[in-house]
Amino acid sequence: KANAKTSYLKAFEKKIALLPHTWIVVRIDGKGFHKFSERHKFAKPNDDRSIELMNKAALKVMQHFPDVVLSYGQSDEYSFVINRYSKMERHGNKIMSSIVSLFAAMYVYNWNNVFENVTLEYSPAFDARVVLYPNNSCLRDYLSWRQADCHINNMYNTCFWMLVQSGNYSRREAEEKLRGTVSKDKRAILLNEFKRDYDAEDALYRKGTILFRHDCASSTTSLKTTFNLSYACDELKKGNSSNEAYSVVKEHTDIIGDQFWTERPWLLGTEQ
Ligand code: DGT
Ligand code: MG
Ligand code: MG
Ligand code: MG
Ligand code: MG
Repeated sequence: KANAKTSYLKAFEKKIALLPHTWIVVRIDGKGFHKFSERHKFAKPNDDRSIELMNKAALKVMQHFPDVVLSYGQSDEYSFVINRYSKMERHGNKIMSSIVSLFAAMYVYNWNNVFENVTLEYSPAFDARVVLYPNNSCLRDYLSWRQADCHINNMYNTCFWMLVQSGNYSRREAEEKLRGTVSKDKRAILLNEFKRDYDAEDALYRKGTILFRHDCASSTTSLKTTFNLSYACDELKKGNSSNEAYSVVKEHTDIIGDQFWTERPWLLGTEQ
């Protein structure tokens, strides 16, 4: 009920209105995961359980928010890309906080299923930010940047831990050996000292995880436009969550080059 004494307070709540027709990206990142990963004895350099848990939480976000067309995850971070023509209320704080809280909740909810007999010692937290990209080219540059980050870090970490775990280097010695090296040098160390071909390492680690919508346009005739995800949203409300329009595919592939995008034109759509 409206109360004259308190009704003015509503005016202090400012909605961060997100510009229409821009790509909305929400990136979440584990807070202090350096410590969190040590405390829970994550395998180095990559822990399959940690990746699986992140991916499970991200899938839940995509199931809950049908307007997320694609997500990209690596290390302790995930980026959620929302359809630029989404009819979702473009209220930045609300979108960002809903996504990050669901993600964190699912991370904890699924902990025991994935980490089995490892006790969750304390609650993890995730930060979040919302970023707008005005065109497809910027969005692709953003995703390329995150995947390049994954590549750089993974190559360094793979080398570092190989030197420490299999090469009898101390952490300090390994750090010194790798200081100033470029990609080519690290490949050479892996190949010459450990007979390991970097490109043969698991793509899950080298490329990160891409979750994206199935081609709903070609599989569901009632979907006339590739971007009619509000249809998927209606199906969701009806409880028909098994609808193909809404199914999510998981890949560990290159998203920097053109191929991924030209083979899946429904993801970016055509600029209007
Ligand atoms: P932040 O994000 O500023 O609160 O601080 P951190 O510590 O989360 O730093 P960030 O996000 O730059 O780096 C992620 C940390 O998480 C990094 O120390 C490595 C750790 N981490 C992520 N995935 C794995 C994994 O699979 N295995 C291990 N051992 N560590 C991981
Ligand atoms: Mg950080
Ligand atoms: Mg972090
Ligand atoms: Mg991080
Ligand atoms: Mg409420």
